[in-house]
Amino acid sequence: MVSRSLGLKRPPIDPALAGRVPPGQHVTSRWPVLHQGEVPDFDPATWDFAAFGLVARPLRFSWAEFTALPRVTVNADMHCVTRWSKLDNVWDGVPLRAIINLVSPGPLARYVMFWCDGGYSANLPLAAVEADDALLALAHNGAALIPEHGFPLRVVVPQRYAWKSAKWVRAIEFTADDRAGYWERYGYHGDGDPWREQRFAE
Ligand SMILES: Nc1nc2c(c(=O)[nH]1)N[C@H]1C(S)=C(S)[C@@H](COP(=O)(O)O)O[C@H]1N2
Ligand SMILES: [Mo]
Repeated sequence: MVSRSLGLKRPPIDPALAGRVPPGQHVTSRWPVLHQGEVPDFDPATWDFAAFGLVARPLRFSWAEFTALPRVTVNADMHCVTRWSKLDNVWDGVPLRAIINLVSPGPLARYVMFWCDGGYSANLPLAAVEADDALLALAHNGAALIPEHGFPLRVVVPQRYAWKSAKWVRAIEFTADDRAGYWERYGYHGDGDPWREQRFAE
């Protein structure tokens, strides 16, 4: 039986964690490094973060300006579509809602695209990045991100699969239409809610 072979492969999920682990996921205590391509270089003199598209006030932050923005701390679980979940991550960074409020998206803006160094991109509905726990993270568990995990800056949207949490992010674009990012062009889901197992687009 399929269920028996699956049962042998993975230890049963601790019942205390069952409500925190989405369907089809297993918990890992390691923190895997997962990305396409090379880890990009960082130069604080040329780095910037842009917020543009269908907004009233497009903005560009230098490294000094970005790191002066007010921060939040978020405790969140991370769910990769390849089925590992890493629980209890403490992220520090700038709430995405703070950026959204500063640029003021127009009424037609309903989606966002994150653009990254190295060519990666990821799209989401605007509503998903307006969540209380969505942020642009500079630190994890009290230490600055290491390059492999997105230093200097990564997206963290805990309520969506982790491919949406784009590392080495440089821009957020606000759009009227849903456009496909890197994995979404290969058929991955536009929204990607792990609780609804939105792995692939229909
Ligand atoms: N720039 C960039 N960000 C990325 C990826 C990538 O390939 N490039 N992979 C995504 C995927 S599939 C996952 S699971 C997480 C993994 O983050 P981690 O390597 O810090 O665990 O990063 C996401 N962010
Ligand atoms: Mo992933």
